[in-house]
Amino acid sequence: MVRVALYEKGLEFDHKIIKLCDHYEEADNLSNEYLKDINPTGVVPVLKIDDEFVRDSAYIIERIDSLKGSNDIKLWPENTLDNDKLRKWVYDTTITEDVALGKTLGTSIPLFSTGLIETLIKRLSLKAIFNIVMKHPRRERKIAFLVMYFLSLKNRIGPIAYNGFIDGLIDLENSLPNDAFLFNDFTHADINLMCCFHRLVDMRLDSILEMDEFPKIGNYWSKLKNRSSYQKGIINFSDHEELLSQSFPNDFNPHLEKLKDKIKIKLTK
Ligand SMILES: N[C@@H](CCC(=O)N[C@@H](CS)C(=O)NCC(=O)O)C(=O)O
Repeated sequence: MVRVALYEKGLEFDHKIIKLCDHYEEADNLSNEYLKDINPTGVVPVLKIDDEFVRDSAYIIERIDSLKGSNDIKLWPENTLDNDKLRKWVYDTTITEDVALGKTLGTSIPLFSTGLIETLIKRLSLKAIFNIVMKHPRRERKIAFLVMYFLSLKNRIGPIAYNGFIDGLIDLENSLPNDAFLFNDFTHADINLMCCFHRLVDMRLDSILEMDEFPKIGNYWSKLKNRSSYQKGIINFSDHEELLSQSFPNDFNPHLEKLKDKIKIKLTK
């Protein structure tokens, strides 16, 4: 999301990809230096603006929007009467700290990723899991990682998110204007939705966006994919296709058909 925002604004940046604890033995996000100086909550992204470490994607993007880049675009339009609505869409389309998992689009999509995260976690050594238990600042995450390591959450956790995900999509379909972005001009909310939808591609769930039940969403997704920031900020950084094919053999995600059935039932009621 942050990379897309930087490209949308036309701002130059350096980047450093760090090793996260769910993937690598040596977890950069749990190092003493990272937790002390960069982000005490142990998550990415973090953007350093001048000498300040700015944290949390929703806030980082607001800060980015206040900077002047080479493109004349406001991700938070100044003249909008819709700022409260825009803020709600932004918070509902990312992992927002005090929102329970599975309640919004932003918090439900990560739950469909359990197949991927579990594949990664199970490859770690016992020592790496011990390190997560000792050092991860987020209690709910370390419990989830521990359960995935010794047992399995893969097929159990997705259903928690079915209703939040489907209600979020229906709300979006009803809120989208014809052939335009969510608030007509491209805004912060469109960045978040672009990333949510790309995550569905990773999870082999993106055919939901092409369902007949969601004509506006299908058209909107095509428009998002046509932004150069989608290519530059997301596609050009994709480096995990092999891992995804291992996590979803034959491109099969067990939640796909269940979600499609539920959508059809809900919309014919
Ligand atoms: N609300 C935060 C959520 C950040 C977040 O959960 N990041 C994930 C990657 S998408 C992470 O750092 N995971 C590593 C971990 O939990 O150990 C934001 O939007 O910046």
